[in-house]
Amino acid sequence: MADIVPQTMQKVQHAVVGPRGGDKVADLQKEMKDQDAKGNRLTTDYGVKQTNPDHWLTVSNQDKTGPFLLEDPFGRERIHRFDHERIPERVVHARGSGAFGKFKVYESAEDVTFAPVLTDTSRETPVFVRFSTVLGSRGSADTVRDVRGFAVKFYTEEGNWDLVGNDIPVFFIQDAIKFPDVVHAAKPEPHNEVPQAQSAHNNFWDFQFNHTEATHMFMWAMSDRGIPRSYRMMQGFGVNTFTLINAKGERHFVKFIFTPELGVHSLVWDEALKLAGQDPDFHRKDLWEAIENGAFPKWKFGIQVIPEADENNFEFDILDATKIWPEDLVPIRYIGELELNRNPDEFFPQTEQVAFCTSHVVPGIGFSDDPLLQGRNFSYFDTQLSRLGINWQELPINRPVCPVMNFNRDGAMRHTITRGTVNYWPNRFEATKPATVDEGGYVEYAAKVAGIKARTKSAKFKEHYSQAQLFWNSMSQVEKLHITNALAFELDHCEDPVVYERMVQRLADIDLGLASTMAEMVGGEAPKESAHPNHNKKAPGLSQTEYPGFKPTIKSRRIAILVADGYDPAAYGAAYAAISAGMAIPLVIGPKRSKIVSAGNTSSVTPHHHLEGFRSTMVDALFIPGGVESIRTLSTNGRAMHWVREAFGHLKTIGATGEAVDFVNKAIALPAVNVSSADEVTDSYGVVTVREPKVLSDVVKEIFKGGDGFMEKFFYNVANHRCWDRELDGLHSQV
Ligand code: HDD
Repeated sequence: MADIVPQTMQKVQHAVVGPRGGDKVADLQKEMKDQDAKGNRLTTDYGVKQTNPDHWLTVSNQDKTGPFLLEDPFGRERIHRFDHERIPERVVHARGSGAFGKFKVYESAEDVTFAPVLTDTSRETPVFVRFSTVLGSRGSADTVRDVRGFAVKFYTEEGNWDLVGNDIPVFFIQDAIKFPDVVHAAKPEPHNEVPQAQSAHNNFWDFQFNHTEATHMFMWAMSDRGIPRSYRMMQGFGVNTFTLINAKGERHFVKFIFTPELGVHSLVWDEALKLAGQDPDFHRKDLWEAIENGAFPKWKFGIQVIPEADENNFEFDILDATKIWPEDLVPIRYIGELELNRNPDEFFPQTEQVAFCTSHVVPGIGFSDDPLLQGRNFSYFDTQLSRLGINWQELPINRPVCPVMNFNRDGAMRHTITRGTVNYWPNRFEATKPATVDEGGYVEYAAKVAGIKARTKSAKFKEHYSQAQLFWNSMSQVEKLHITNALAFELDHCEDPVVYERMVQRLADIDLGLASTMAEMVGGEAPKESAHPNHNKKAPGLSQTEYPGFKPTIKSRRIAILVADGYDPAAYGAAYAAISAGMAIPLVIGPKRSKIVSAGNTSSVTPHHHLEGFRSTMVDALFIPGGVESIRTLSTNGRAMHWVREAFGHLKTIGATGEAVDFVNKAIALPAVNVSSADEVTDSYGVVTVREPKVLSDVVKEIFKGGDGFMEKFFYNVANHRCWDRELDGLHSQV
């Protein structure tokens, strides 16, 4: 067997984004220069070729280094340019990464909208999507507990539509005027700028107590949704209530939802904590590698629609962003698909300079009076001014693919050169004139408005606990455990008793049991009764472990294969082939990253990483082939032992064959894992073992058929993400 090329390094051809709707990538190519092309010569920004970019001009000779000349335009240009490389980072969502892709509807939504992006099933709309964390600075870690941003720029033929959402369907506040407060309270504290990218501190939880409306959202943030396994495995929600207008002029309220093909999955907390140090770019790299490997992430795109006439038929106000529209009341209608298939060419001009505005919608889509959305519609354009300047929409990544023509002029860094003698409207030529409706002009929906001017909202906005209870009640047992642990971690980081004791009381508004557990864990008095007793109702679609509608898959999962010299080549080869055939990523890990030779010297492999450099936290599952020598080496290697124990503790699937079974048993030391008879495959708490490995030879063709073979059981567990029973039975913490 030949040496194996690390699969994660393999490049696939960039997929071309669909030709319709104007190809955004082709549009960007006009701006691209190829730094790697042979024959390039270094020049200054004003085009003069440079001969010696390593030395500033001085008055020096062989014996003496003399004065440094300010005269040197080359030297000055380098330093000037460098001094001004940074622009302000986003005030929230500073840390993020993005990718290009395409959006397609497969079922027309023409009954509710005339927007072609949602009705024309022959169209492929190019998109750029940026995922982010909210609280941390640009250089903070990816895996912290936080909400994730999910911002989509649709480059439609009718102009840009920006859907700026999150991976959580509700928000902390109801009114945009509170945004500076919630962000100030959540970001590092003002006196010492601590902590970075964390909600685990006094001010965050002080805010939560003082804003009862935040109760629903903080439960989501404390759930596993706050620590996604991958950007590719999160839902995306537009959160706010928008409107759709159809050709008959009827208006519907709408929420937008993206649901990932790979399922909604999270890290476990201990893993997230470790990854923040071991691989702070974990999510960024995961997205990048998946796209480079051709495992294009996909989401189903759905809408929840409420006819205008039904606006007041719900217990909650449908314009309140702290409320979901439960799926049993308003089902999601999946009508399209989003695919990401191309990585950016350069981070700064694309991912950093991309700028979204909730106020940017296209004909057929409108706003509602959601008071959070209305404030957002002001804020985003405004923030782009301080981040990028007034001509930010001319930047290649932000400019639409359809024609742009108007009388806006000048401003810093104006790029467009508009020819013509007039720059006002109306004018004597009328060459550039307003569009008619038939030509696709945007017309605001003629909504009837009546009321009194006051700083108030509808009465339903005042109810703050019902959906927090609904969310809690809908969690699986293991999810409830995770929320409890997350709250206990966060409140333990609050030193001020006023903060954690009051929060314990607040939790009684959700669930008395949760409040008493927290009182015990973090301090405070256990409430005896609740002013808002739990209504015990549940709703579908809230639990991610029970989220319906996707098939468990091993696709794009990272599976480590642990080997040392003397490994069993048959088991290794079959497992590697089966993992690749299942479109997962085999990562070979050895005690060293130089050649490792199989038993009998029949083949060899150069591992992708060694045990110290790479950690079990970075993979989804572990397979260890037998081989007397290999297992002898691994069982005496503390780091290898730690790999197995840590993977077990993080509820990951572990597969072992031949001599590796004893190694795994030694590492985990749980009787349930033992197997005795030769070719009996045992699956005990997601630890899949067989002593006689020859059954592996047939596995490749069996992968997708199910069955009782070793690989089927191993993949079944990997596809189910984690072995929750291990946690429920308390086994994971014993190793
Ligand atoms: Fe916001 C950025 C999502 C409420 C003001 N927000 C920003 C980004 C996302 C969201 C994903 C990053 C966009 C990117 O990648 O460039 N924000 C949300 C969601 C909200 C929300 C889902 C609730 C429904 N935001 C919200 C409010 C305000 C803002 C109420 C202000 C009144 N958000 C901003 C901002 C940011 C931003 C300050 C910072 C950078 C940017 O806009 O471009 O304007």
